[in-house]
Amino acid sequence: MNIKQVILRHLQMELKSPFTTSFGSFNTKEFILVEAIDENGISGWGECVAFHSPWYNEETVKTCWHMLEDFLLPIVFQTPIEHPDKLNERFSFIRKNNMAKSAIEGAIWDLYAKKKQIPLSKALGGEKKEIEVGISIGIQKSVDDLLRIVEKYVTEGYRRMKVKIKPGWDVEVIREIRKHFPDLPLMGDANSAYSLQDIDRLKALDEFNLMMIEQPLASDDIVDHAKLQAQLQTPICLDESIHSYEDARKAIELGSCRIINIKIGRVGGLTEAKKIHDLCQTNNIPVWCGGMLEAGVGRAHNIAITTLENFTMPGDTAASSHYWERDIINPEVKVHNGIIVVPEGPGIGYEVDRRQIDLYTISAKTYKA
Ligand code: OSB
Ligand code: MG
Repeated sequence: MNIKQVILRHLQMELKSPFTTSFGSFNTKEFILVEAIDENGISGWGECVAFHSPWYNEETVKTCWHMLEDFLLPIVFQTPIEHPDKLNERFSFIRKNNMAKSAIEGAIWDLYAKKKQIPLSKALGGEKKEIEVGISIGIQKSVDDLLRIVEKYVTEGYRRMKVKIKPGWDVEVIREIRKHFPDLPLMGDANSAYSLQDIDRLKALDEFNLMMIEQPLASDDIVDHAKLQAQLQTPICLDESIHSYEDARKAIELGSCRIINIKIGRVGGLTEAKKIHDLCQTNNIPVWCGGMLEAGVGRAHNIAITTLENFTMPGDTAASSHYWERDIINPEVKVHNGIIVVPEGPGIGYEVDRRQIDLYTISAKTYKA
């Protein structure tokens, strides 16, 4: 593949309802959309999952734009790309900045699959025709509000509920949910809101038969998570702590988790995501695909990776309409009874809606080889 041109667009989209985690709340999503164009004028699309501010990880829209413009795109333009799984190595002399790397890598994977006239899922080695999904519910104003929302998504058929937890919004909240939904596949995500000093509070969650607790401790920790896992019955799932195959290998070896949430952007792209998937499969660690409140392009990439075999647990890839009045792809991602039918068209399998993209674009810049 010869990448001749890349267009970076800075988009801003309003979320239908604010999303609140243990870090705070946001209503709008800003992100970079990457369009990579080859010598035949075929476009591949990638979405950068970094947020406007560095609360989830250290990357932001601006740091990613800088990395793409000044480092990653020049490397992409340098020489033809044999296969998208070679980019990981080409980018490896640049430390971290995984979300920036993943955004351009994802666009080139889409382009590759489009040129081959195969679905991205197939290009990645995925075979599922349908995937099961769950939904992630932010912290609410009251437990009654939360119960109403859980009820709504149960009725819609989502396969598992994830609720955000933090000290003071945890044991009692989960107890209430369990009282009303005794058999619901349920989990909590703490986004690092706890430390080992909270061990009694975390142990108290063991009585509720949660599928897992996601990232209870610090985002840069795998040692304390191992200590915690040894004392918890509930499986720990790591999100923020896993940036690479090597991180996953070490966490598994230490016993820091029994499940891993794979986010393509967090681990630096689809190639690394696949490697982590394979490692986890060998070690009997189930994985599922996390979400970063993606618009349609990122959502489509999540669907594609979830078709790999060891994505055995429902991910956070909810329907487009859960987040957006109008998504940037056609058709938008639809969920029926907790199932997404994997698209069969080439590449990401959804048409990008250029008119809609233009409406959401704050600024754009074209880079040429
Ligand atoms: O921790 O998984 C997380 C959203 C933004 C940043 C981090 C997380 C989340 C979610 C929602 O839980 C996932 C989604 O619906 O896309
Ligand atoms: Mg999480």
